[in-house]
Amino acid sequence: MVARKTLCLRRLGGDRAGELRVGRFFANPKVTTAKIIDSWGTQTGTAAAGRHVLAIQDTSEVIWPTSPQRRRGLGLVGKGNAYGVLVHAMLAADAGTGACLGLVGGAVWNRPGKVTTTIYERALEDRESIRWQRTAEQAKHILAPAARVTVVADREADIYAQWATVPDSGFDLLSRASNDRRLADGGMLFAAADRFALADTRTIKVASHAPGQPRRRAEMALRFGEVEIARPRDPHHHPFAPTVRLRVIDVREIAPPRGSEPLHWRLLTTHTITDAAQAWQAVGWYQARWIIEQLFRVMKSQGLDLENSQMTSAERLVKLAATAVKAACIDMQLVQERDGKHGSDATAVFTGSEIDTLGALNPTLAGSTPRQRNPHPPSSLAWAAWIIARLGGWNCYYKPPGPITMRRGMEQFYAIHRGRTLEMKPQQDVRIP
Ligand SMILES: [Mn+2]
Repeated sequence: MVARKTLCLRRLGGDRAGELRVGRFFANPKVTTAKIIDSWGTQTGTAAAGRHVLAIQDTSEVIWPTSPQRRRGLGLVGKGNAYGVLVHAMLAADAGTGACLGLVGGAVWNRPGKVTTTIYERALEDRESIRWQRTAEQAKHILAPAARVTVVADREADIYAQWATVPDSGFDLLSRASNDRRLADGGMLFAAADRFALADTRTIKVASHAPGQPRRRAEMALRFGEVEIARPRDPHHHPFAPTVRLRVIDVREIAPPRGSEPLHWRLLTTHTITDAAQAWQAVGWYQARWIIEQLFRVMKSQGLDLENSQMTSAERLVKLAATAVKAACIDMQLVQERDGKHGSDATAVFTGSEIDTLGALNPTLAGSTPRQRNPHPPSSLAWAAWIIARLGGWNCYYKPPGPITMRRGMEQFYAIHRGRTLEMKPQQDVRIP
């Protein structure tokens, strides 16, 4: 599935027989969403070894067209006016360079039927918000080889149970604050942050107010300090520590463009913040969240065509979406490393036998000019990305290859690799008695 990089069933299968095979693959009860998600992170631990890793998590929706006669078993998403599934994913990125190291874990699910209880009637582990904690716990296993891990998420992940139970030595959290909270000293979080002394001002690049517009520069005022947040009063929270100590980093725009609200982020973290430099560093880690937004964009539109799948059962669409996350992550890793700026290894994406096939293909893709030769060290991810881009039709001139070229290249590559392994199989299987 990941190999063919296209989610239209007919193209995935290649021909009618193949199409039926692919349909059977997703219909097979042994192919579970849990198994697909387990396979997301198989190469990520190795790539993360010895690094400070940002484990960035977020949720996105995949919407499919339905009609009242044909809902495909899909539940409501969005503002309750569309049908689809929810994709929650965590990826690993190097904290220093922003290089994407691969997927860590997550969940993909459908919401069939109507929820008849309110959120406060449900135990914490029965709420959808439990995904943030469960995925962070997955990261402890998958990213065990990392030197240090910081879990980064938006305001949806500001959950008391998570602050109280997930942080560990070398395992920190960084999220935007959601609602104002009671503090142990009787005050309120937002008021406390307002009283912190101005520590620094700096101009940073931020996403534009209008979606789709280029990033703009914003002058931001920085404040930081420590707080002790108090446990929410409702009885579900009784098992947790009565208070948790956190650092708050408050950044707000000094002079917003005319007619727009000033940007204002209140970040909460378990990291120690003792000076402005450390606070700005944490702001940078939070901004690295754009990498997961990019992952979801690639998954939905740029080439994978997930939302055009004709599959008719929700259960299969969930499996298809789980597969698409991995494919999108590979495309993104190849694009990110096309210039070799991070010095990543090809093993971050490819297996040993796939790297062998890449090596065999490499000389056949060189052109007659120096510019048309692979300039990257053999077995680096940049070297592999050059080969995949050439297979995807990139001519080594003009625009550097993007995710769509990489997708085409991956389709080509896996067709070739499959043919090559078929050819080699009989020889490998020969046993001399
Ligand atoms: Mn989000």
